[in-house]
Amino acid sequence: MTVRTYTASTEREAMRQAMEELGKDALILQIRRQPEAKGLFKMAGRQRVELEACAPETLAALRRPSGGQAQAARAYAAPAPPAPPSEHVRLLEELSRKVEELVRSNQNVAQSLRRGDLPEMPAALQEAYTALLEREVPEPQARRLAQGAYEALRGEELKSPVLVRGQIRQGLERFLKHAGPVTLTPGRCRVVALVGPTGVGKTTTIAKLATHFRHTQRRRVGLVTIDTYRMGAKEQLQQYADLLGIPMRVALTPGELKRAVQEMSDRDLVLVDTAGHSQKELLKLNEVKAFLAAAGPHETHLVLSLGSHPKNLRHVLNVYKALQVNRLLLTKLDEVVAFGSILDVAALSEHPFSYATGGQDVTERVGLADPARLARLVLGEEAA
Ligand SMILES: Nc1nc2c(ncn2[C@@H]2O[C@H](COP(=O)(O)OP(=O)(O)OP(=O)(O)O)[C@@H](O)[C@H]2O)c(=O)[nH]1
Ligand SMILES: [Mg+2]
Repeated sequence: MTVRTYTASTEREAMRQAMEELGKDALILQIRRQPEAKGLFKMAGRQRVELEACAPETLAALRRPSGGQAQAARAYAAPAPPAPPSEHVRLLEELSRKVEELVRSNQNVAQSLRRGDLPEMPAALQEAYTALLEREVPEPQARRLAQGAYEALRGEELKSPVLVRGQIRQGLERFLKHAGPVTLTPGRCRVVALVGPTGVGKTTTIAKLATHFRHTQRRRVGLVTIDTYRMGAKEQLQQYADLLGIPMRVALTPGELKRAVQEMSDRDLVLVDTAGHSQKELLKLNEVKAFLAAAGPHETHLVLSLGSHPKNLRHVLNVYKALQVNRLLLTKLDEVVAFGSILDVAALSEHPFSYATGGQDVTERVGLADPARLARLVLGEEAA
């Protein structure tokens, strides 16, 4: 470590000396003035300035972690206690800490600037953006939506909360993809499977869909379950089938599932219920995969409980990539107060949404997850 001391009668002169030797980026560590001279010296205006400085590389070397590790390794090889840090080292460490703090605070400022990177963000836009964040829309999405509105509107328009909201709604609707409802063609059997983690509401939603297609659309519906793990799983589905007066089959192997689906080919719709798995039983996903490969469903909906933490939703989306999912079905809307995580899901998956439902009552309607409805939910204009 090269810390140099320069002595001169003025600070300027001491600095000039330091810069001459260490370069113009020399780091000034300390400036000391000698106690005021008494008597003659004072009269003569003489003063001594001591300036301590080091080259900028010295600080960089101090901050390099490998240097620290190497020092630690040396300390281990030679167990003698290290000499107490000199005043210079202490100063350098303090300086280094300050630099870290400065970098951190600059990062924060940069982040805030990025958030507000709309030049002179008008109040209506600022309010809409803040409202999105409050509804748990992920920040990058909120920024993107606000930016979109800013670009679409001009001048006075940007002062209108109604116009700003309208643009944000349009941005949301463009971003959210919809698969449409399960569409049935007379004379053709449509096979639809629901997959997803345990307890998200697969069986409940199957019962809701079966009720809708049986009663509202007057279609011939059949149910098959491959859930033989959970106690009471097939009884739960059988109960719903009995209530609706429709057939229900249990398949223990992929071959059985294939046969069950074939035997129900006279139905307009066959709904396949699957076993959910906790995150610790992911291996069992391969079993579900084998079942689905044998049945060849036309649609496989990944059921996501919106009541889950966004982190869990992300994990589930990732894990279920292993299955041939092609739709996203949202449940437990009734447990949620802010629907921003819908955008998180939409950003992470290329699949369109199918239905969005909330409630334990199987006779209640399964709402379509069309972009207009999802946008209303995200904007807090529709209660689940
Ligand atoms: N609040 C609320 N509860 C729901 C909803 N859907 C299902 N449930 C409840 O969540 C629990 C689990 O529902 P199931 O339909 O059995 O879930 P599952 O995905 O089939 O679960 P596994 O078969 O164990 O994988 C039950 O108590 C349901 O009543 C919903 O939309 N809102
Ligand atoms: Mg179930």
